[in-house]
Amino acid sequence: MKLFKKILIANRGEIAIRIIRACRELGIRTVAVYSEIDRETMHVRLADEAVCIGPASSQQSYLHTPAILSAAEITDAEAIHPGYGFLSENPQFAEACTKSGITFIGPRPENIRLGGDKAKARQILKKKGVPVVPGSDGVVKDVEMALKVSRKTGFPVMLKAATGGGGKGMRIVESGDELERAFNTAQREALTAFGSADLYIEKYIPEMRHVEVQIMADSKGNVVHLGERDCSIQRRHQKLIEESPSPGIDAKLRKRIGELAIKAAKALRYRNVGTLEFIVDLEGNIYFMEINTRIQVEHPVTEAVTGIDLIKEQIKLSAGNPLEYRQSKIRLTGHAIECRINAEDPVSFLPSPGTMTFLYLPGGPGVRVDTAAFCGWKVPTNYDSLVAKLIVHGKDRGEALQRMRRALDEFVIEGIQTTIPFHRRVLSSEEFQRGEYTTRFVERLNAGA
Ligand code: MV4
Repeated sequence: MKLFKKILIANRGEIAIRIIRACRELGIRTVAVYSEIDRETMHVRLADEAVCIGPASSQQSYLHTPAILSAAEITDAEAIHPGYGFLSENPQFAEACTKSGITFIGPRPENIRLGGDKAKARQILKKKGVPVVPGSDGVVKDVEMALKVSRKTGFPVMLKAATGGGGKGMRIVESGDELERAFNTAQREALTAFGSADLYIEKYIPEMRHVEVQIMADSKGNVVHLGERDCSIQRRHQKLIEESPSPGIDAKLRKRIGELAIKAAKALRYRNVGTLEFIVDLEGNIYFMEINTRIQVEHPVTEAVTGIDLIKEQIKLSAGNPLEYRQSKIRLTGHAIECRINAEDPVSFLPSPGTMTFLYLPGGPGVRVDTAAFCGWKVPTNYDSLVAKLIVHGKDRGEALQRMRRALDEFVIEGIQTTIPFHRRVLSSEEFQRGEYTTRFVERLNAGA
């Protein structure tokens, strides 16, 4: 098999370590990059080599393309794995790698660009026969057009930033009277956050499940899917818990959503590993929402139920190898759940920086912890607050739930506050145990607390 001799990892924390692990198993040497504040961290220690790329601020280190490309050049790395966040969805970065003769581990720059243009992705896939939420055909230019589209769609509608994410530039509009104000504020917010004021419109779906499908595609255009993940447990557009399979989907819907994901990936001539996000409403209608062109935080739940190492597959596909799997060879076994453990107050979700003075990780059958944490680590405030991912796998959802409760009870982190108590509350809730939750779950849980 064609493979790289050395890969540079343009990231930090647990995902950098996850990528180092995949490289080790493939016999590939690794280069870590780090900011000055990350000098004494585990991804630096676990890589074969490490290069300091700048000060603590992301802008001057993990987002600084020239520093990262220089680090790849001086260490003779043939490829760069961007992980998630940082430069992972920056098409210019992918192009800059290629120009420097370095393989970007991920999809084609055109795929990344379309992933960042949600209005266009929606428009293209609608034309190709993939169902999208009723709404505008691409960007709505002004308030008059927005009013026309909204009346046709029917209120309430949702204004969304075309190049956005994370809920910024998003507005629910209940009636025509509110539209002008909402349109203007959403435009301003989008411009400030993303540098583009472009908005598009979707019918607002008040109760739904966020279900996403993992896919893999090779350079010949073969595409397989690896089942779905339910990511409906979110707070302020941050995912907190993910599981696979989705408890809200039956065999028939599962088959349909998988086929739609493959149809979308083929229509976009997608390459490498990616995720198609869908809305599933209470009647079981499926609508395409977005495409994510990176490896995602929650990829381990898919790895657990498929037994496939997604990072290794990304690397092998980027080196030009064909898909090793046919759809009929992909079998989903048991049930997996992931809890994201953040350095945050478990009630207010405000950041809780500090030094980890004690750490005990859960283990035993069916338990996986992806983390870069260690006792004595000073959790920096410069980056996101994820400190560990706790993933459990069981023969069915019941066993996975018991295992997650058991593992959360074993987990000990001292010195900082974490979201472990929040996860305990979710796992003991009837609604979560029944698996009947929707995207409104967290607000209802917090209202009852
Ligand atoms: C929606 C929606 C209702 N209708 N789109 C999109 C980005 C994601 N972060 C939130 N998004 C939503 N898009 C339409 N047409 C409701 C949400 C939403 C949501 C989605 C998934 C999980 C939690 C959520 C919480 C609030 C709103």
